Amino acid sequence: MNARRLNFEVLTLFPGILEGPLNESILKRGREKGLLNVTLRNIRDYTEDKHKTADDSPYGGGAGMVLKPEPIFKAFEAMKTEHPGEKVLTILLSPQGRVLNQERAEQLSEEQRLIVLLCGHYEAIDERVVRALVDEELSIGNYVLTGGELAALVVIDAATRLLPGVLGDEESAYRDSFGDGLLDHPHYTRPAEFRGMKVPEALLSGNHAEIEKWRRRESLKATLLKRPELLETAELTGKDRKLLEELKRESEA
Ligand code: 4GY
Repeated sequence: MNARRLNFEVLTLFPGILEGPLNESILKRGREKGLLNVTLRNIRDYTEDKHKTADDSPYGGGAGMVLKPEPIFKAFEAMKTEHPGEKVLTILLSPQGRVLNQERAEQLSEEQRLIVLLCGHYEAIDERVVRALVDEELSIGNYVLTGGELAALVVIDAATRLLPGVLGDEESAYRDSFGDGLLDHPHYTRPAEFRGMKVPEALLSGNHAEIEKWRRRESLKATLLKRPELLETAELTGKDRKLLEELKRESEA
């Protein structure tokens, strides 16, 4: 038996941003089932002055505040002390990192080490933290957030849903968009006709082969129409390529 379990430790000034989402739906269930473990550590608890100062103005001047190194180092060291001998992977959520994709999410879902997610806030984090403590910078996209907390949630969520046993159906996480680099096919549920809009006949047929064929074709069609650049790196069979040529001809006609 090798039950997979993901261990995250989030270092943040605002643990409250993460609490709600971690206590709802699939993340909540994953935690209850013992498949996901998330500890929130408040950096402010490691300040030592009476005002609990965690940030300060930047050397050299300019707008915005910079997170001070000391409380972050203290929080990190406390985490290490509580996990003696444990290997850790420390990730800083930052727009300067490599952009998260499904492949990196899959790798993280298989990570054996304790994953420390370091969340900056305000304008920046003191560079000495990055140099001394951070193994990897990771971005969730090319835009700037008020802090790394929402990005940390995205990382936890994307990795957790790939853990066996977290979703109801073992396969469904991989069948979804990007498992093979294609977009998902359309989905329907009851009723078979809603306000004059019908569910495609193939899905009502009960013929498994026909259903799979329809879904593959619709995945290819959605990708061709909405995200054609994904076709360059998708895993395509010879049959897929033939179908794609057919779909292109159809769209030209
Ligand atoms: N984009 N992907 C992101 C972000 C906020 C100041 C450093 C992103 O991951 N994180 O925008 N983070 C900043 C706020 C300190 C992180």
